[in-house]
Amino acid sequence: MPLHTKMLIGFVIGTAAGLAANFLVAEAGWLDALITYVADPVGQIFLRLLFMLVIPLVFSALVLGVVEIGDPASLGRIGVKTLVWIVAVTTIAVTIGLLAVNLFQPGQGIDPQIAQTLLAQSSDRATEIAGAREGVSGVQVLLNIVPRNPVQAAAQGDLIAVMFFALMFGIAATVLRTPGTRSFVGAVQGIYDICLKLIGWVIALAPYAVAALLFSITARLGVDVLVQLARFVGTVIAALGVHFFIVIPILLWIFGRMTPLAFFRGAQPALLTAFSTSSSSATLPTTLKVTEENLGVPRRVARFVCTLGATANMNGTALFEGITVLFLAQFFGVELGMGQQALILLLCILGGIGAAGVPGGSLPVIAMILVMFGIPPEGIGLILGVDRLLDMCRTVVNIGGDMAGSVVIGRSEAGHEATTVDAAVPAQAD
Ligand code: DAS
Repeated sequence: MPLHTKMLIGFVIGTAAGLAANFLVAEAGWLDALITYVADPVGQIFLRLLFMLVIPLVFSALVLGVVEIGDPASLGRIGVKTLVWIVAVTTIAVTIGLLAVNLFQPGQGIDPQIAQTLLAQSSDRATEIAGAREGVSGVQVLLNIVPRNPVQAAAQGDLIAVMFFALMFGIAATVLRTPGTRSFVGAVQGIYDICLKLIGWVIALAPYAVAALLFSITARLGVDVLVQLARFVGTVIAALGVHFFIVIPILLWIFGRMTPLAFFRGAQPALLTAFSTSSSSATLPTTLKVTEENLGVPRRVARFVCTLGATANMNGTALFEGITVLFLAQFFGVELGMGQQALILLLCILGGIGAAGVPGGSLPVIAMILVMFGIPPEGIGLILGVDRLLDMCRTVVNIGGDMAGSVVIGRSEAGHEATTVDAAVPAQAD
C-alpha cells in the first residue's frame, strides 16, 4: 500500500478517535493517561527522529549546493545566472507564502486558553530557545547568524548559524579544490545520501505518528482544529497556485520568451511525475529529458540548472515552510514581529536549499525552525496528516521552477560559446 494512503488512513483513524474521545469523555482521566503515555510518546519519537537528521542534512545539502554551483571565479555565466535565479525566485516564493498566511490568518480562531495549554505542554526546549531569543535586538539577530562555535550552534539547534557555517565551508571547499577537499566533498556527499535514506525510513513511520499526533490534538481541541487545518491547506495551495500559475509564467514570458501554454504543455510529463512521486530527485531523469526535448533547452544548460535545482532550488518547499511556521505560530498564539518574520524569510530561502528532494524532505528543517522561535514542534503532527497532498503540490512547483529557470537561462545563453561550466558538466550517458 502506498505511503500516502497509509498516511491518509492514519489521519482518519487518529482524527476519528480523537474527536470521539473529545466528544464522549473529554475530561476522563484515562484519556489524559492514554494521550500522555501512548499517543504523545509516539509522536515525540517521530519528531525526535526528524530533529536528529536536521543538522547533518542541512550541513551536507548546503555544502553540496555550493560546491555544485562551483567556484565563483571559474563559475561561468550559467552558474552565476543559476545562483541569481535560485535566490531571486525563492525569495519571491517565500514572500508570497508569508503574505498569504498573514492575509488569510489560517491559524487564528483557536481558543487562546487551549492554545496556551498546548504551548505550556510543548517540549520545554522550544520555550527555552524562545526565551533566549526574547528581546534580542535586530543587530544581535544579525550577529547571531555568525556562530562563535559551530559545534555549539549545532548542539543548540541554531539552524541559521549552522547554515552560515555550511555556506562558508562550501565556498572554501569549492575555491580550494585540493585532493583533500575533494575527498571531503565526497564524504559530505556520503552524509547527504545517508540522510536521504534515513529520511525515507523516518517518513515510513509517519502514518503511525500522524495517527498518534492527530489523536492527541483532536482529543484536546475537538473538531475546531480541523477548520484551522482546512484553512491551512487552502492557504498553501492558493499561494503555490499564485507562484506557479502567475509568477513563473510571467518570468518565463519576460525572460524566456515562452508562452505559459508552451511551457506547461512541454513540461507536463515531469510535472505529473513530480506530483505522483513527491520527490524532486526521483523526477530528475524526466525533468532533464523534458527540459531538453520538449522545452528546447541546450543540454549544457538543462543539465546544470535542473541537476542543481533538484536539490538546491525548491520554490514550493520554501513557500510551504514559511506558511507552516507562521500558521503554527498563529495556532499556538506565538507572536512573531516583523524582524522575526524577516529572519524566517531568510531561513526559508536557505531551507529551500537545505531541504532534501525526497517525500517529506522539508519536515526536518521546519521542525528546527519551529523550535528556534518557541513554536511547539508538535504542531508538525497537525500538518503531517495533510502533508502528502501538499508535498505532491509543492514538488510540482519545485520542478516547475527548475525547468523555468533552465528555459530563461538557456534563452539568455543563446549565441554564447560554451562556458567553463560546460566542461565541468558531464555529457549525458545515452
Ligand atoms: N518532496 C520534496 C521534493 O522532492 C519537497 C518537500 O518535501 O518539501 O521536492
